[in-house]
Amino acid sequence: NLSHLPRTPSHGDGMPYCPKISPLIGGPIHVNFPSGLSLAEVERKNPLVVRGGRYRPPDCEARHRTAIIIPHRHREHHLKFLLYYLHPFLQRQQLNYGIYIIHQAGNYTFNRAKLMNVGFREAMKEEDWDCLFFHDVDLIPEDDRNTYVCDSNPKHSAIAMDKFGYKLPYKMYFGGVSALTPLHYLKMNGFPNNYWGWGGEDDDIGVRVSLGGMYISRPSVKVGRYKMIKHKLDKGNDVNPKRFNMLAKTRQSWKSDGMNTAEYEIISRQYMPLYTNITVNIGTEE
Ligand code: UDH
Ligand code: NGS
Repeated sequence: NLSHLPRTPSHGDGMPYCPKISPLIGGPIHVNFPSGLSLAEVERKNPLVVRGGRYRPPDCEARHRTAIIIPHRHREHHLKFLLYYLHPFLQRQQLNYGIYIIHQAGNYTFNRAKLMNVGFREAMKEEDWDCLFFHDVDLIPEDDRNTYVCDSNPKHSAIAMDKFGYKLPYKMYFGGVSALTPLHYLKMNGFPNNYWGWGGEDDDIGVRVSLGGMYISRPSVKVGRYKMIKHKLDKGNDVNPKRFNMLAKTRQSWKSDGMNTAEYEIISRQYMPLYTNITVNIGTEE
């Protein structure tokens, strides 16, 4: 029984589908970081967003249902700016969307990929999302034409980040922001659970795409542009010295480590005004 879950108001029958290309899309976005911005102000600017960070276009039936999954710990100052830009961006794209923050409990080493497995499973329990965007908290999209909709293959959206001079750093790079359908996710057995600390997990996910018999699709460099909020490596997210050895074994490990083996314990699920906050205990390295 899912009746306790928040639902965006349903429009019933008879609403026309939204146009294939949203008339609200404006192209490049000027991104800056206003000092003194508060979450209350972001809420005020997004009156149609309902509890849990859900939205549907008010006067047409969305063609796409997109969940945004954000791995998180101690980055509230980045989250505020991301929400400030992301809510209006997704609304201009006329999507039916929801934003999920997957918050790692405790102080043990961070594990980005495992948090994304949690996000996938928990978001799919709530709604039949047709696309999931796995999104770092510190990346702000800089162009509306970078649509948050899935492709026929797993999509790497963050092709052009400011910190890499708006170019791909290397051909197989799959970090930052990527988008998968539930079927893509299933075919690659989700993400690895064993990358504790910084680095390599995104490369592993990229390899899984081809092991699952798929290709990496990307938007054009003109459109897939992101500004990264500058920061240093976090406490609790040291560079993982095992990452190269692990990457050398992805071909052997991907079927026995992934969505089918992700174990965790949900500590809380809070329906905040601008996002759903899922706090999870993902355990520690074996
Ligand atoms: N994240 C958190 N909290 C943490 C660590 C990571 O929320 O403590 C999340 C967050 O969504 C972040 C993502 O995981 O955007 C990726 O982590 P990151 O921003 O630390 O990684 P990135 O590669 O930056 O973007 C690292 C900066 C220094 C790297 C130097 C290593 N040679
Ligand atoms: C590669 C890392 C990736 C990382 C990318 C960009 O070397 O995880 O650099 O890093 N792979 C390995 O370490 C095996 S960045 O410039 O953002 O710090 O995402």
